[in-house]
Amino acid sequence: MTTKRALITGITGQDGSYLAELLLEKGYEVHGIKRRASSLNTERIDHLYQDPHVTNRKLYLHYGDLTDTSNLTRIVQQVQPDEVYNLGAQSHVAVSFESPEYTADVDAMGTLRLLEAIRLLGLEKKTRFYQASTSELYGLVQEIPQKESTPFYPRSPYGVAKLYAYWITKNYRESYGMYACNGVLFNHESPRRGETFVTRKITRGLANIAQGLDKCLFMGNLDSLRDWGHAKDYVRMQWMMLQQQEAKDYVIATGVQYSVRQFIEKAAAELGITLAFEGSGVEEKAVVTAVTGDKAPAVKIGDVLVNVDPRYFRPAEVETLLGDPALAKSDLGWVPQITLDEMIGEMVATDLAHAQRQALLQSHGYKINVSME
Ligand code: NDP
Ligand code: GDR
Repeated sequence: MTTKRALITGITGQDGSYLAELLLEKGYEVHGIKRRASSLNTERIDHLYQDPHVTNRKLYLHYGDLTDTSNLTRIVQQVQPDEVYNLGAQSHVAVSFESPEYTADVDAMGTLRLLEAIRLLGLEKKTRFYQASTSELYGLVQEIPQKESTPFYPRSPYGVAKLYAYWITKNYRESYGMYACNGVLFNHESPRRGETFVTRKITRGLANIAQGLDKCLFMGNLDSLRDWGHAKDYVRMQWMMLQQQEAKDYVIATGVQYSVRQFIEKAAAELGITLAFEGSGVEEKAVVTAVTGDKAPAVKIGDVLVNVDPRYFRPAEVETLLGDPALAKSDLGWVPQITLDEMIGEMVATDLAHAQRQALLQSHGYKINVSME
């Protein structure tokens, strides 16, 4: 059997790194697009790195950018991929309000550029295309829970850009008979989640506080409700979606939702800290009522670990998201395997181990920089 070749945009991101692992395990030759940056940005895939001088390599990285048509076309031509996973994006919702035009260029036009590259190179019957769609398309939700047929109402420049990408993917499927599909994925997290997304900000922030590296977490909307799954479960579904007879769009979610406040409580509990939330709105704060075990030696009863900072409020908020993954289950047999509590346990343990190393360095006189956003 010939080796399948996959091209992943966004391979240096959370999902890209897990997907690359999965495809390598399955025997694929994996090609990834990485952006040029002034410092190294391949931390999440460094463990997969293969020396370019060895023969029969399975992982190849190409410099590129979703804003650069000729670069994308050249890479697609060179790789001749069987499968393209378009995971690359300016993926931060809050940042999209600050850089709306760039977000549209990368997230919307970047998707078109890739689809056009496949089509113009005559690969539309060979190359299967996965588009990283998002529950942010539902925005101001029109139906609870959200499923494949729920109407869209995006609430951010990110959501609007991803709406274009959703429809252009569907349009290329219908117009040119391409195997192109959208995975409408709800929030998914892991120890590799970017540090400025809410879950990782919480697990990393609380671990730092537990070890005395920081004092307090400043958060935005604590009432937001999200349907959080584990990235490992979700990349498995991305691959499954490209292995079917027919291309189809699927909602990928757990079907359970929690608030940001509840996530904070669960993460704190992993560290042996019990919190009580007091006050409301911008006055709300979380106070320590008990500390058990030895994971949080720097925390005392009465400490305020969380304050609200309106700087993190968004111009328009997506208050509630809850997905219905029934179609993915019935068509493909996909069900998430990692629970929220297991995931939080894994994230806290990883961030705590890092904070403990940092605290050790600090105790030996090294200066530690704990940047938060
Ligand atoms: P990350 O933010 O972790 O990764 C984004 C990736 O895109 C990084 O590799 C980044 O490169 C790359 N990228 C950013 N800008 C460009 C550009 N101009 N050209 C090429 N590559 C670029 O996101 P996730 O892994 O969490 O998400 C993967 C995809 O799934 C994204 O499209 C996201 O919008 C979407 N999505 C994510 C969900 C989630 O909960 N995680 C849910 C639904 C959809 P660099 O490392 O250099 O920054
Ligand atoms: P989201 O994820 O916007 O859903 O997009 P994020 O983790 O950034 O926010 C989730 C919710 O938490 C609230 N929130 C905060 N968010 C951040 N980042 N920082 C805070 O301090 C904070 N306080 C409260 C937010 O307002 C929001 O309601 C993610 C991204 O991965 C997208 O790319 C993806 O498409 C969607 O998930 C599904």
